[in-house]
Amino acid sequence: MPHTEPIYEHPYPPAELEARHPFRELDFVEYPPGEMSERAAAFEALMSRRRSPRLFSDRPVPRELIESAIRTAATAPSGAHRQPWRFVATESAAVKAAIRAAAEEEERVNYLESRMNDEWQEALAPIGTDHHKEFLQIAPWIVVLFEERFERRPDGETRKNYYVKESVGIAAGMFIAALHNMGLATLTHTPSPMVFLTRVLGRPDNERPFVMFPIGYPLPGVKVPDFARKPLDQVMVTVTEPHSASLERGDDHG
Ligand code: IYR
Repeated sequence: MPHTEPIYEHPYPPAELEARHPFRELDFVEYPPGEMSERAAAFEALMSRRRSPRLFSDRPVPRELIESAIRTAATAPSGAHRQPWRFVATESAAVKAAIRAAAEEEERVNYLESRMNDEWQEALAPIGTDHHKEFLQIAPWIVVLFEERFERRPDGETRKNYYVKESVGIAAGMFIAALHNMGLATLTHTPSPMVFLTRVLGRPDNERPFVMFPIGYPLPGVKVPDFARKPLDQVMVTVTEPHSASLERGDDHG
């Protein structure tokens, strides 16, 4: 039987909306079912090999690749389409040295002066991180992803952004996937606190550092913790009927 599509009671966009704001037809590519499965399996296999190395080569990486990864990440959905992200990229030895020095200073306090409590340090024990962050100087590129807490318009007015952390978090994931897909490695790094990045990179007060990405080729032979990922049955739950408690409260909508 050929599939018949549903008829919507509330079509989108309503004519009044389209009269005031431009719309265009979605450019959606559909694949035959067999090809969908193949693509799914290939992407899953590709992504399952992604890891976060802690030693990078100093081999140069062309700027074009970094630009492509940033363009890809910037396709992320965002609250009210505000695109509240700024990717601050550097391959400058002086800038990377300054970032390393400031990051190591903060981490020295975390690790050696116990700003991270025992529980946190125990959680990190299998990874074996410490306050040395040489990779920040050695990796050919550092990209710091800033969240734009609000927008500063050319006239000086400010405009609120929405779901900033969610939006920037999604963009970060897409950035990591884009880098991995092109054959580059990155380490999701959040030296804490990160405010020094605002200063070292000279960013305005409406931006806040979200995560830092040293990017490059992994150092040949680098080791990573022998971690396993949670199997599907530990990360996926299927729900087949509304939970009774929510039915009683009548909050099973929206
Ligand atoms: N910011 C510190 C500590 C750290 C915290 C977590 I959670 C990690 O997964 C890894 C490190 C550091 O970068 O060393």
